[in-house]
Order: sequence, then C-alpha cells, then structure tokens
Amino acid sequence: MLPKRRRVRAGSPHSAAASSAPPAARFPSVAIYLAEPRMGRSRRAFLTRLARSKGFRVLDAYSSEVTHVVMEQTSAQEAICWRKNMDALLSSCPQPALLDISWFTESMAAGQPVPEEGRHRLEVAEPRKEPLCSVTMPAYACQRPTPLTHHNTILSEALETLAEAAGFEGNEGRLLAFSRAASLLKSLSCPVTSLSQLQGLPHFGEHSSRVVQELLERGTCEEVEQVRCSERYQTMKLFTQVFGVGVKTADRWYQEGLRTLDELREQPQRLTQQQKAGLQYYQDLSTPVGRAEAEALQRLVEAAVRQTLPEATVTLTGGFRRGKLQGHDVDFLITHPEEGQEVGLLPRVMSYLQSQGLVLYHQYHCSHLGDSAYLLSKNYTMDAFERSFCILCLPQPPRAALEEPLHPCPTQKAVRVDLVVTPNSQFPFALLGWTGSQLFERELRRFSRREKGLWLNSHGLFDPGRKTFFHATSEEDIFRFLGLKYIPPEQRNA
Ligand code: DCP
Ligand code: MG
Repeated sequence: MLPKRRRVRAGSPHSAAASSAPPAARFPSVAIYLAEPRMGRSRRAFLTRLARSKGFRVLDAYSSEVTHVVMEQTSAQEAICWRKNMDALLSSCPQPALLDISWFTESMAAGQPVPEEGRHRLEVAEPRKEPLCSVTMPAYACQRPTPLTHHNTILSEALETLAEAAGFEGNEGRLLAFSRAASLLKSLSCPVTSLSQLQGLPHFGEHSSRVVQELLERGTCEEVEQVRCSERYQTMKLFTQVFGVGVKTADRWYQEGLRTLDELREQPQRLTQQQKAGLQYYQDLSTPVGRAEAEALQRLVEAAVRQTLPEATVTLTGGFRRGKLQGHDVDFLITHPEEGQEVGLLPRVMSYLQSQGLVLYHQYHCSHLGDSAYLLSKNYTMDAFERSFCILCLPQPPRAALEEPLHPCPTQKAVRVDLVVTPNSQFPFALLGWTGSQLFERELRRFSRREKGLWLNSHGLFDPGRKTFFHATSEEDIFRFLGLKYIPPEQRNA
C-alpha cells in the first residue's frame, strides 16, 4: 500500500505518475482520444489525468484502437473533417464516435461511460445509404421526375437490355417489370452502391435485384452479357430497327432462318413498300438524328405548312422535346388555332414537300376522328389523327474542302419523320401523348385508369362514369385533372 500522501496524488488529476503509468482500464471497450485543436495542450493533459484516475483508458496517440474521440468547441463539420484527415494516416478505417466534451464530463461525473446520446454526438448527416425510402419514390413513373442523365446508367441499361429481350419474346409482363425497375433507378438522386439501398422500393423484384447485385459486385452481369451476345437478340434488334418491321415480323423471319439484311433484300416479294424503303435507307436511318438536324427539319416542315395554311403551327415533340440530343426519328405535331381549319392540311403539306424534292418515302393515314370507338380506345396504336410516316431528305451542310478529302461528302441524309395533325381542342392531349417517353405514357394511362377511373389517350381524358370529356388548354391542365404534380417534358425520361 502506498503512503497516504502518495495515494492522494495518484488519484489526483495533477499526478505526474498518472500520465506516465495509466492504471488498468475499468472499461476495456472504451478507448478515448482527446483531440487537441480547440482544447489546448494543458487542458488536454489535465483531462487525461482525470479520466485515467477514474479508470478510463485514454490514448495519447490517435490509432485504430480509439473508440471515442472527444472534442471541445468543435462543430460537427469540423469534427468529420478532422477524423477524415486522421483516418487517412491509418491503414484501417476505425471510424470512432465523435463526441462533444459534454459526454466526457458527464462520464467523469458518473464515474463510468454514459450512453452516447444525440446531443453528445458530433455527426452531420452523411449521404444516406440505406434504404432510399419508398415514401419518396412513388410507384408510377408519372408521379416522379425522371431526368435524361442520371446516376445509375450501367444498372438501368442492363435492365433495359433484359426488358428489350423480353419484348422480343413477346413477354409483355417481363418487359414491363424490367422497364419499371430501370426507370426507377433513373429517378434516384444518387448512385446505388449497395443492394440494401433498394430495399422497399417499388418494382424491385427478385430478378432485377439479382442483376443489380451482380453488377455491383462484379461489374458485369452474366445473364445480360449472354443476352447481348446471343444470335437471337442481335438478329431481332437488327430486324426491328428496319422501318416498318415490328417484333412479330422480325420473329417470323428469325424462325425461318433469316439472319441478315442482305437475306431480306434477296426476297423483295415478302417486303411491304415501307420495309423496302426501310432497307433502302437503312444506313442513314440507323444513324442517330442530331438535335441540329431535327431543328433544320422543323424549318423545312414549317415552311411547307406556312405555304399551305399560314396560321398553323408546328411543334417538335417526342424525345427531342424531352431534351434528348439524338433520336431515331423526328416527331412533329401540326395544329391550327381555329378548330376545323386543320382538316385536309396534311396532303397539301406533303405535296409541297414533294415539290421541293424532300420526300423519299411517305405513307399517309387519314383521320378517324369521326369514329368514337377510336377516341375511346385505350390502345395507343389506334390513335386516330391524320398523319404521315415519312422518310424525308435532309440536305447536309457542305463540309470544309480539306475535311476527309478521300471520302465523297454526302449531300443529303434520309431521316424518319412523323407528321401528325391534331384539332386544337385535342392538342394538349396529343402533345402529352407524343412527348413520351413510352414508359411515361404507359404509366400515365395506367395511373389514370387504376387510380382515378379515367381513360386517357392522345385525344382526351374521359370520365366513363359521367360519360364526359375533360376540356384542357394545356398539359398542366391534364396533370391537374389527374391530381398529379406537373412534370415538365425534360423530366419525363422514364
Ligand atoms: N409513343 C407511345 N407509345 C408507342 C409509341 C410512341 O406512347 N407505342 C409516344 C411516346 C413517344 C412518342 O410517341 O415518346 C414518340 O415515339 P418515338 O418512338 O419516336 O419515341 P421517342 O421520340 O421518345 O424516341 P426516339 O428519340 O428514339 O425517337
Ligand atoms: Mg421520336
């Protein structure tokens, strides 16, 4: 036993012996480090001795053993920054608790470590990792904004490949399931780095989760790679890219053993006029249309419309209205402020374009607007507007003389263009219906029917109970009728 005076000193915070030879720790799971910056050296030494005297383990140097960092007059932001710098010096990353001096003084008073409460912690909310919370992620794509560029491209593209492949097999359910999961990823405000972040999100079934997990762990997904390399997927993609060829036709050709475009060209008797044109201009039509080209085409169409009916307007819609920089075609809506004036407009516009030598191919469909079965149809492909599916010839600006002198410079490019004429009263519905994306439209119609009991298509919004149509003067009106927050076109890239 120590002499009396010595014993007092050993227990005293002023004891030199206390700092040089710390007593055995009473609380082995707690290793405190007192961070000096605001505390100052002498106060730190005093507090160290005090804590040790009460059986706490206080480390002189920051190391991976530290479990509790105590700071004084330090903001949470500074504390995290400090810990980051200190952790950078260590090989492992201990992430000790960052605590205010209040935890320390309360623990000293209690003679034991007190539970760490929120008021003790120097923590700022770090980017939330789990889960991304279904409350903020509504189930329908039309209820949430989806930007063009997002944080999860690799994941969404993989799921979209599986959706596309399912579509090639005619499996609509699977196509929708993968498309909805992909679309959800596009809506997230941060990159997914762990599968747990997707917990509770709608549309994330077992299969989509497995694909995401594999991509997160290995960087690739075997199933997706197999699909991408398969003869079936590649051939179906090739054939359905031909203007006028849908999944059913492509599948029939595939079943018959056809694999290349040359094989198709060898059998012209089996091709429609549209497919022949599609094959003839395949090279150009499979090259994406740029925004500048879409705008140049708009000027050509506007000039033709002005010649025919000066007050009529031409609106660029489809993917370009959603802000896309490229597209597979260019979609235009034509209308006139005075209802009825637009009737018979399209054949005259087409004649004018033809007289200018701009039409390589076109297929005209007359209006079925008088047919109410069309107007109430839930099938989009039956949209009843007067329209023309064309291949227009876009003159190419001449290149600089020195540019690629060995290659002849193309003077024109074939571009797929859809011209659709709508009566003014249906214009907001047509605009909403033709702006897309395709999944956004599908979800909007599903939401209307399921959640609101209303039927929406590109002609109008119908209340089957009251047997009345809603009158809208803008897209905003339609969102309002449906009780939806307005989503601008550039956020409809579902
Ligand atoms: N549309 C639809 N359902 C379909 C086809 C089209 O709802 N089955 C709508 C939504 C599309 C718009 O018409 O966005 C135009 O069709 P496109 O096929 O031209 O699609 P995008 O313009 O969106 O894509 P891209 O940029 O490839 O042309
Ligand atoms: Mg388009």
